[in-house]
Amino acid sequence: MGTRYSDFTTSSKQLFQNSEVQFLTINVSEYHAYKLDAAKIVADAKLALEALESELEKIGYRSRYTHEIEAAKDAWKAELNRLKQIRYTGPGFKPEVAGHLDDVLPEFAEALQSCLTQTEVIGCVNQLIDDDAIIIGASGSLPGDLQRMWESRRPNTYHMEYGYSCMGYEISGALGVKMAEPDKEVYVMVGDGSYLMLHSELVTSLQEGKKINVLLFDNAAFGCINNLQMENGMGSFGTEFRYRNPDTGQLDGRLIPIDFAKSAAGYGVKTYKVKTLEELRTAIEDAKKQAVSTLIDIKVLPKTMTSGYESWWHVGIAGVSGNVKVQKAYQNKEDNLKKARQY
Ligand SMILES: Cc1ncc(C[n+]2csc(CCOP(=O)(O)OP(=O)(O)O)c2C)c(N)n1
Repeated sequence: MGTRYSDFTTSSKQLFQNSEVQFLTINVSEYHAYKLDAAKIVADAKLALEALESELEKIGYRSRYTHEIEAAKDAWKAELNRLKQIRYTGPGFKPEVAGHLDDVLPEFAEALQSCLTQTEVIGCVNQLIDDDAIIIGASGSLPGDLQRMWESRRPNTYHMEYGYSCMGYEISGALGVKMAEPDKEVYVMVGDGSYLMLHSELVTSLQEGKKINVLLFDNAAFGCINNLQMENGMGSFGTEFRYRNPDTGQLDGRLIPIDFAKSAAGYGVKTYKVKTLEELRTAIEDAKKQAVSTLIDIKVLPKTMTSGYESWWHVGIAGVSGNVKVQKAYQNKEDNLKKARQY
């Protein structure tokens, strides 16, 4: 219902392997309803369900599912609890996503002066903000993590830009949401890369007296792109926030620690710098009391976002390369593409 069968939902059309499976789609958009050769119902979801229900009742339909859905939900609940409790344990800690960054995590921990993991921070924020508060996200590793981990408690409290996952959408999007819902607290979750690309509407939020709360996840990296580089054989390139190294001529120098709280404070935003869960709790509670926009500069370790589970994503990989790892990644892509469902 309402799905666009996007690359996230279908693992680039490779997830649904059972050829016996057929799709029945309810969507207001004919274009999306037609995907995966679904039997399409172009309609409002609620009206379509009511109509289907009465037809099914007429023929005395009984689903053959008994406890499967409940069991799957329980298994995911257990996984969520695990994610919320992942703590960095120092050198030797093995992150679940691809990387060489696991070798250099102690260096990041030192530069960021923090050992927070992204999944424990998301769990904590989910618990602390008001039930009717609205969260906004768009790019980086956060939308994937939020799709998996975020538990909305009220309708219309989850605003993600999954269309193009456009970096820079977050802060301006949050201002728009605040204009539409002035009585609700609005929280934008954004990576340091996307924040650096575009955050100027933070100043507009002050100008217009529209309070937004920025939860800035600073992992000193274009984290999700680094994951893609590592998974696809090319190695880390320009995705760790490091100085150019005069010895190598490459961007492999020392990490660049940025005090985002200080920079936003210069605009007149109420800011907090957070390196522990305790500091995060205090900052969120205090931010609720503020009348002006706030920014919580949360230092999190790279590679501590959720991992890919069994999913696959179709990204372009060079078909000709002297690098054996890239050649392998290309072959893997070709193999996966063969499994993708044709329609
Ligand atoms: C305008 C735009 N340019 C480039 C991209 C490709 N892209 C997606 S995420 C990303 C890096 C995001 O880094 P950051 O905001 O720090 O988030 P993290 O992955 O570390 O969570 C890039 C370059 C994009 N989605 N939008």
